[in-house]
Amino acid sequence: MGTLKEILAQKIQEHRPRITKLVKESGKVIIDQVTIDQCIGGARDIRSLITDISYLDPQEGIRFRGKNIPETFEALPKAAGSGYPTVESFWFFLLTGDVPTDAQVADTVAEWKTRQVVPQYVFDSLRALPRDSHPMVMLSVAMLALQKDSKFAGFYNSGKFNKMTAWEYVYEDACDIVARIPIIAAFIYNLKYRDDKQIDIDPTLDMGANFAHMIGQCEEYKDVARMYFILHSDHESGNVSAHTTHLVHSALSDPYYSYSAGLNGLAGPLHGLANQEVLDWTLKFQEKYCKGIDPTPELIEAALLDTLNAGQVIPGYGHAVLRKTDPRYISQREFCLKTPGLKDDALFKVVSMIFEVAPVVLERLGKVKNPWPNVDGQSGVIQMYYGLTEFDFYTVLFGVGRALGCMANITWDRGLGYAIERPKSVTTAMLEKWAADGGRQLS
Ligand code: HAX
Repeated sequence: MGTLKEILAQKIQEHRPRITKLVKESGKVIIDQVTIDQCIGGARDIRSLITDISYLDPQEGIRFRGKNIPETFEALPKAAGSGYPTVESFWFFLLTGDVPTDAQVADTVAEWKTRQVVPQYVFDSLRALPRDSHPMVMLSVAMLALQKDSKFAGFYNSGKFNKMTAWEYVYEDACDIVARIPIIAAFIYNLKYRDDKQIDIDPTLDMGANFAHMIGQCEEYKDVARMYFILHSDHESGNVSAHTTHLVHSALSDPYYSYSAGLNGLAGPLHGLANQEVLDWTLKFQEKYCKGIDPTPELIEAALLDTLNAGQVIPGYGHAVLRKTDPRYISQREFCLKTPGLKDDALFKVVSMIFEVAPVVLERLGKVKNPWPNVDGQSGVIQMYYGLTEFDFYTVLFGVGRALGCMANITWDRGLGYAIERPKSVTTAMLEKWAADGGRQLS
C-alpha cells in the first residue's frame, strides 16, 4: 500500500513520461489563440496553465480529481460520527487522485499531528504586529516567518539540489504548511478577538475538528470547518491565489514564499476578501434599509442599485470562469437548509432573497457575464450563525482551505519539473498595428 509520500512518488514517476512525450512529440501543436480582448482583459480564458488536481467547467463548476462536490463528499471516508470527510482524507485525494482507505486517513491525521508544532518566533512575530492589522496580513506574515525552516530552501542551499527529487522537499514543506496553517489561523483569531486567550491543540482531533476546538467553537462547527476548508481548497490554476502561488514557486521560491504571495492575492476584494465584503454589505443593508421593517425584494433591489450607482460591484456575485450558480454556493446553501436553526436564520433569509434579486439586477446591466452567486455569496452567513461574527477573519478561513489546493499543485509542479513562468508582453503600439493589419503575422 505504501505511505502517502510513496504513493505520490510512484504517481509522479508514472506521470513524467506523459509530459516529456507531449513536449517532444507534440510541442508545436496549437491549443489556443489570443485576442486583443484577452490581452487587455486579464488573460481571461487563455489555455496556458496545466493541472490535474481540479478542473473548472463554466457550466458545471469545480471537479476535484474528476469528482464534483457531492461526489467528492460522498466518496471520501467520513470523520468519526460525522457526515463530512476529514480534511486529511481530502488532502490525500487531492495529491494522489485516490480515495484513501480508513487506515490511510488515520495515518495522514497522525502525520499532520507531528507537523503541527508552530515555532514560538512565529507567535512572537504576530504579537509584535499592531492588533488592528488585518488578519490576512497576520497570516501572510506568519507564512513568511516560517520560511526560515523551509526544507525545500534548505535542500536548494545544500549544494545537492536535484530536479528529480526536489518535489520531495516541496512536499515536506507543503505538508507542514497545511498542518500548521489552521493552528496559526486559530492563534490569530484568539489574539485579535479573544484578548490573546489561546487554546491548546487537542491531539485526538482531526484538522477541522481541532480548528473548531481551538477557536472555542461548538461541536456542530467541526463539520462547518471540514466542509468550508474542502470547498475552498482549489478552483483550478488560473485564479489569483493559485496562480500567484504557482508563479512565485516557478522561480524555485520555496512554498512559504509562494503561499505568502498567494495569500496576498487572496486578500483582494475581487477575490477572497469578497466573503468579508458580502457580510459587510448585508449588515449595512439591514441597518440602513430595514429599520424596524422586514427586508423585501424591493428594498434589496434599491440597495443593490445604490451600490452599482456608487460604482461598486455586488460582492459574492459574478465569476471570471463560471457561468452558473457556483456549486460551492449551492453546497453551503444546502448546509443551511438542512441545519434547523440556520434554515430560519434572519441573515440566511436576506441572503436567500439577494439570490432571487441580484441576478436579475446584474443581468439587466447587460455587461455582467455571470450574474449568479459565487462561493463568497453564502459562506459568511454560516460563520455568523455559529457566532464567528468578526467578518474580517473570513478570508483567513478561505486561506486555510486554499492552502490545500495551492500546496498540492506546487508539489506536482516540482514533480513534473514545470518551467519558470514568463509570458511575453507587448506594447500598446504593437496592438494598434496588429489591429490595423487585422492580426499579427505568425511566421
Ligand atoms: N457587480 C457589479 N458589476 C459586476 C459584477 C458584480 N458582481 N461582476 C462583474 N461585473 C462587471 C465588471 O466589473 C465589468 O464591468 P466593466 O466592464 O465596467 O469593467 C463587467 O461586469 C464584465 O465583467 P465580467 O467579465 O462579468 O467579470 P470579470 O471576469 O471581469 O470579473 C469578478 C469577475 C469575480 C472579479 C467580478 O464578477 C466581480 O467583481 N464580482 C464581485 C466580487 C466577488 O464576488 N469576487 C469573488 C469572486 C469569486 C472568488 O474569486 N472568490 O474568491
